Amino acid sequence: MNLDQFQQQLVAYASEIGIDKIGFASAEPFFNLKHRLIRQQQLNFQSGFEESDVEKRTRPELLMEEPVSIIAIAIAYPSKMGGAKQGVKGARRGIFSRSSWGQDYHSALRERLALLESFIAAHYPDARMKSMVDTGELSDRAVAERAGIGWSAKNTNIITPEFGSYVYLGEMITNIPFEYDEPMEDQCGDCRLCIDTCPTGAIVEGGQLNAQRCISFLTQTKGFLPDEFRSKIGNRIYGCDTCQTVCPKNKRKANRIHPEFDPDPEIAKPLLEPLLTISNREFKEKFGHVSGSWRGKKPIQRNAILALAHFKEQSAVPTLIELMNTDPRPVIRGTAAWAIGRIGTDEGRQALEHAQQQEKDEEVLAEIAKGLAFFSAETKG
Ligand code: B12
Repeated sequence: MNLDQFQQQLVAYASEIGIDKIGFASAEPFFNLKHRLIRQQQLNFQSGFEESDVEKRTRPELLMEEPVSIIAIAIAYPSKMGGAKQGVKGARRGIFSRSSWGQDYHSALRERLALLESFIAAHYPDARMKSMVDTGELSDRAVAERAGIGWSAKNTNIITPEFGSYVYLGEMITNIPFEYDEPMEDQCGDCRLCIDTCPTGAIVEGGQLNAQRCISFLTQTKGFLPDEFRSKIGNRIYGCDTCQTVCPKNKRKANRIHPEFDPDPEIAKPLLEPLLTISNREFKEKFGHVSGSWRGKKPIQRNAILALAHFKEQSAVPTLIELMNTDPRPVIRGTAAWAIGRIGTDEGRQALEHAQQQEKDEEVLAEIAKGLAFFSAETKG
């Protein structure tokens, strides 16, 4: 069998094992990306979650000896949730972004890439291969763009004509001279809905994101959320989909293809209040399998507190007071104090005044002061 025929067989096999798109690209250095990454670093527009070594990110030969091609894969994930309960007064709900519904995509893509590796090795015993998903050095998007999986959109996502931007990406560097695919034409045109709708103005210009302002990033930080963003995260407890949900290319892309990514509504859209007191064990049992739990429970709890403040959920005040008075983590005590002020009950005010006398941590004291300031603002107003 010649290489052309094998490549066709590989494409057919990929489809059999649930890979929705596959493309082939050269393993030449990513020069354009290199300049972009340096610029992003200079501007402090990076999240800090990406590999910091720009050389490793843009030169596949530093990751595997004598690379020739890169196989890019994409797997679609759902954008619609069946059977979700609406949050109501007294039982408010938070939301995980769609990329964190169902089984963690890292394992789902890695399993498929491992199957591809075995398939290739069976035909080419001398093949060298190195696979990665998200946590690898390469930019998964730059690879996908080069391999014709989709175009690099204004919201910085890779958009495929078939599944919109609701696709996970992964890749494999190989030493096999596969025939390369052509990159796809940009199809964003004059549209700028993502830029104009982003709640924090994080999309600076088409294709450029200031990750430090992106709500997805902010929901994943562990410290105090800067004041400016507290009322902007709404009920998002992990990730943000706004630049995707407004995108016309995502219309009618329900992508209910892989049952493993079907969300359990009680997990993808959980009740907020029980999250405030969830034990480490319960958190692991309930949320451990979703990608959105990778930063542990603290950021999710902090965001749940902010979401309850967003709803001005008075029934949560006793639990928030308990957290403010007893939680060992300053970020949780302080955020609870701020939320109590924002919700604005008499009980909350008294508790804040009391806590002001007891609290020793400077940052928490500052949050208590902000919480109390909500009441004076109200009196003045
Ligand atoms: Co993220 N994330 N992420 N993420 N993230 C990844 C990008 C990835 C690929 C993970 C995966 O599936 N393996 C997917 C993207 C899938 C797709 O594009 N279809 C992903 C997802 C799903 C998300 C979210 C949708 C999750 C959510 O909350 N719902 C959001 C989307 C927010 C957004 O980007 N609009 C999200 C958020 C984030 C934060 C935490 C904010 C950061 C920063 C995101 C960003 O840079 N836009 C983040 C990171 C760090 C990553 C990670 C680990 C690295 C991305 C990175 O290096 N960014 C990747 C996994 C990986 O690649 N290893 C996942 C730096 C920028 C500069 O590079 O976006 O990778 P890039 O590449 C593009 C640009 O550089 C652009 O083209 C490249 C290809 O499209 N470009 C341009 C290059 N040169 C130039 C020059 C010009 C002039 C222009 C205009 C553009």
